[in-house]
Amino acid sequence: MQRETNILNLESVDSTNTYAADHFDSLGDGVLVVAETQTSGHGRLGRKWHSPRGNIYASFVMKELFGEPFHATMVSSLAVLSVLNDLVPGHGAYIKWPNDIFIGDRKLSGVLCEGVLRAGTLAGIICGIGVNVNLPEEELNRIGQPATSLLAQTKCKINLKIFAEKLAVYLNWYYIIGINDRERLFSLWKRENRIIGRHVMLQPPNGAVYEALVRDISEDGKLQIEEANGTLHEFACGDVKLLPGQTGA
Ligand code: BT5
Repeated sequence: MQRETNILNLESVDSTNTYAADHFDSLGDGVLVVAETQTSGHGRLGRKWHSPRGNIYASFVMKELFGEPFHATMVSSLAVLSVLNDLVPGHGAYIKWPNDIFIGDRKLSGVLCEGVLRAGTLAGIICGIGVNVNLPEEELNRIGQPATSLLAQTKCKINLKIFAEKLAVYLNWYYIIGINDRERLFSLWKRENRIIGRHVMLQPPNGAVYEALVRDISEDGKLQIEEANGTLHEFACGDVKLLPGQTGA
């Protein structure tokens, strides 16, 4: 199956995810909405996404539903990594479960996939992707959490148009893989994670805090952890911090 890559370029919006959700019915399947800046970019749980000019803010429209909602996050993260492989040799980026891309212990990119409902049923998924591309150090310091950009890593500016074009191609690529072969999508995604066998601090949305060993990630994207007393838990989402210097047996 072939898809035509389709990008809708906007200058400034509140949030590309909000724009794509509001225009969902008129946007085609596989369209990528890209904005130069966002006035109200958001992350999970209503958190703010710092969105000055110089970065990628994009939302991918998925109308064909397959697998679990988490498969949309897998499509998005793999697409970002593939663009990095093309444009930034030796970037060292990896997926940090569930929705981040990190370099070292700094966040480079975040993904936020949101469902679109029609008549009470899921009609599609909007995959929001933010990548810090040409963000200078001064701006990174304003984020409040350790963050990095490709400019900070390489001292080279990247052409955002080329980045967005490649992102649209790879998103469609992994979307098609997901539709045709979910297991392959999962195994491609899983191997880019560096969390299995690591000790982590995990905070699920219910406010609890666990220090535990990551045993595995299930095919629908759930993190499986084991506490020191042997208790096992499984979580679909949460915030994870890799604890330094410890690996599991
Ligand atoms: C995410 O949320 O990481 C998902 C971010 C998705 C942003 C894209 S941009 C295009 C589309 N339109 C939107 O409105 N959203 C999507 P979460 O895991 O909740 O992380 C949010 C946290 O990341 C914040 O609380 C900050 O600590 C940090 N953060 C904010 N802006 C950042 C940035 N530019 N770079 C790195 N970290 C940032």
